[in-house]
Amino acid sequence: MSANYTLILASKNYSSWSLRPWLAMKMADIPFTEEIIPLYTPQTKERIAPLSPSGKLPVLKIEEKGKTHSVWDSLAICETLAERHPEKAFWPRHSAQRAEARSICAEMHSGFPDVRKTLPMDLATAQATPELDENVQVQIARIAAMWTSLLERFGDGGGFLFGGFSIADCFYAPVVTRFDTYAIELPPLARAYAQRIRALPPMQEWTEAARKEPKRQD
Ligand SMILES: N[C@@H](CCC(=O)N[C@@H](CS)C(=O)NCC(=O)O)C(=O)O
Repeated sequence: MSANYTLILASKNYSSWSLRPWLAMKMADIPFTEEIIPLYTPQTKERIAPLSPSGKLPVLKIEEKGKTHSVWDSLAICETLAERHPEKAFWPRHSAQRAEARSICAEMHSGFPDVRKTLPMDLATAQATPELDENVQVQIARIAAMWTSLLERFGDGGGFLFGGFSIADCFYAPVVTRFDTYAIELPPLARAYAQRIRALPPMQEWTEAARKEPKRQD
């Protein structure tokens, strides 16, 4: 489908939500222009407001046949890309696996609140492991068990959660960076998976850019 895409992102160092569709588009080799609106500045909200009805980023602008429309929310953007580019296998081809992939993405999208709060994304700066209360420990254990189970069942087909790279990996890539930033220990298969994600050329590119961004001033 021929269209011009512009992906509007928040700061690469802090925005886990922005990383998801960016990584999906990079890994699928879909050309796009990117714009970044830094978080935590006095202008952040007023710059996002005209672009995103929810006041949040990421937003994907789609220009085609002389018209432009937007999609906001990382999950909606990934679903839209999958619909528009069926040849790219954004989701696993097998329907039961696709259902499971959608379930774990939804689980990430609406869950793990204590992981988000205790281990906020701060990609460029290694930090000491904070105190992990019981809720955080349970949520980390759930993610590690999820990755391990998926990799045991499908990993041989390419090393990603459903074998080949999919939207599911995009949704857990920010978790990989959080675990790395705060030195969270993982069981062997999950640890190897995290290393594989970090080594992806687009992840290196994102990390490099995150390191160059101005840091949040409290
Ligand atoms: N559920 C949304 C969440 C997006 C979100 O919370 N974005 C943050 C950046 S990480 C944002 O735009 N914050 C700006 C603000 O709240 O002013 C998604 O998946 O895209």
